[in-house]
Amino acid sequence: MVARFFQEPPELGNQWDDDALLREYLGYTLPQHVLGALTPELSHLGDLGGRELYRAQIADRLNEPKLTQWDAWGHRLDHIELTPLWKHAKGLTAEHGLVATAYATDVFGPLARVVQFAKNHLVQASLDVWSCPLAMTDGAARTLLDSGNTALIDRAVPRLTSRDPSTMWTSGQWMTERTGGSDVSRTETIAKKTDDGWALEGTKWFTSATTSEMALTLARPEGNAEGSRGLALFFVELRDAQGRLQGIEINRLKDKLGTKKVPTAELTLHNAPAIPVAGLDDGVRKIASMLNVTRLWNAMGATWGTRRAVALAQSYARKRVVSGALLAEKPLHLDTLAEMASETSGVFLFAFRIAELTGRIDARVATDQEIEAHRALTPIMKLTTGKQAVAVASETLECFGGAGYVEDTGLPRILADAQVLPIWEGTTNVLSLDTLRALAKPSAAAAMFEEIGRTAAAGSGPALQPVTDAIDRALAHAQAFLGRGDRLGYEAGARQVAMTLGRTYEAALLARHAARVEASGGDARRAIAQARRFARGGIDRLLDLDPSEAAAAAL
Ligand code: UCC
Repeated sequence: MVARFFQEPPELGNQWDDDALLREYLGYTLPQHVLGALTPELSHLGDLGGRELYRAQIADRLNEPKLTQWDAWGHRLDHIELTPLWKHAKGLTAEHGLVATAYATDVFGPLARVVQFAKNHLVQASLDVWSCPLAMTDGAARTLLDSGNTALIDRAVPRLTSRDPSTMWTSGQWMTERTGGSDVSRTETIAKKTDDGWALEGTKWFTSATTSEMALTLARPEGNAEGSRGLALFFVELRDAQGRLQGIEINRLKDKLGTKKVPTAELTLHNAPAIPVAGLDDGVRKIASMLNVTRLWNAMGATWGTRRAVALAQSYARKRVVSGALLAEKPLHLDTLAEMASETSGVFLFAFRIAELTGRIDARVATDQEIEAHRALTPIMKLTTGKQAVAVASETLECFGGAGYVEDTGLPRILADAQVLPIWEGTTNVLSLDTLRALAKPSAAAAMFEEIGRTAAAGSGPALQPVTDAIDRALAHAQAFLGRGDRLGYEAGARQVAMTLGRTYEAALLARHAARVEASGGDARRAIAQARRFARGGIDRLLDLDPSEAAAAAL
């Protein structure tokens, strides 16, 4: 008997037309004339993301960046050849202002970041984590602007935000050394005073996207104290006028689980010329603007990663027949998809709300309360959405059965790429501790609770009452936890309370979204169902265990 059956693969359509949540959200967030003027571009990007770029991504699957260290005659080259899609992405970035739009506050005011990320949302899932250099480029532009160093601002910011691919720069962010990625206080790189300025000596252990034109990095000026206060923030231009690396050697590219197209390298710095960005100490505090921008990009990576995963699973459910019916007609499969879609919507609304706050801070219209809420919610956003991205990606592979485990479907890459989101830019535990540090300031804690409470109040209504009740209970529980006095229990519960706050905020955002869709005369059934499901699924992650139980259970 000859086998005649071949399964139709999943398909993507125009990602603007297909993304009801994005259209609903922009519908009530942007003024109508702004959305009207942007729609042709968003539709064009949605078409690219779902068709041409997605096809190119699948076709380019096996390509990886290549490092050539030497030429035939023994000269050091250290040339990294990027993959074709990454080269193409640079032009697309400049043309559509994927970084630059954030700085177009003269056009979009405080909504510039919402517009920026709406554009990115439509294409980045098809661009092989090209978002990594863009995150750092955006973070570097923000950090330099915040530094007030006019010489460096004039030199770099117009290039970092250029809309011309021939002049556009990308930036690296070199923080991690062999001594630690989480604890950077033991950074070993030394900054030496030279006749012309400063030069760096050391090793950088993870440098993402090492083809950038510049980088921001940390080093200890000779004679400075140990610890993170003795570190300074430096600006490095990688190449001289002839295009040769200046005092930088690329030792090797990392062999990673995912983000295969990102050329992540180990570097040796030997007399690398560098310029202090803002004085000669307190480098960690001075690079914090960059961390907050890249953490927003990280959550956005979860946004477009989960959206892509669910879109593929939904398409497949409409094509795959199991036991006499389409998966899309099977109650249990629908239940699984509903879970994935609700998580995905929560991720989207969290990341875009932080983009709104970031835009208000950038445009200098944010209140003190908004600034404090943003500080506390940024690590919570990053850690919550990173974990959700992995869970949704993993479930997506399962929706495809064995095909989800086979590389040339392009599906395993989604999980491998999602797995970086809880790791880089601060692991879940590091960000949980950062959350506690931010909330230790009473006004920051008050601002955050007020932001969550106000959001929940805007999402009330009879159908949403169970959501409101779950939020009230979880907030009271989190508040009681934050008031506890024992240091060990406080630290052991850091992740549980951060995750509770993150999921509670997402429930509030989902409820408010449903109320806004309803108020604008739209069909709110999907939004209400997702909010109710999300709240039912458990937003309170606090276990109230004694820390000695963790110690007993752990090892
Ligand atoms: O992974 C990397 C590149 C990957 C590519 C990125 C692409 C992402 C987008 C993807 C799209 C799909 S680069 C490596 C990333 N590394 C990290 O994120 C480091 C993780 N570790 C931490 O975040 C730690 O919490 C540290 C390093 C910040 C802790 O260091 P210290 O030395 O203990 O620092 P302190 O004492 O906590 O903070 C020093 C100062 C304090 O201010 P002052 O001096 O005024 O008291 C803090 O309040 O810095 C301030 N500070 C902050 N301020 C610290 N963190 C922040 C913050 N997040 N916001 C504001």
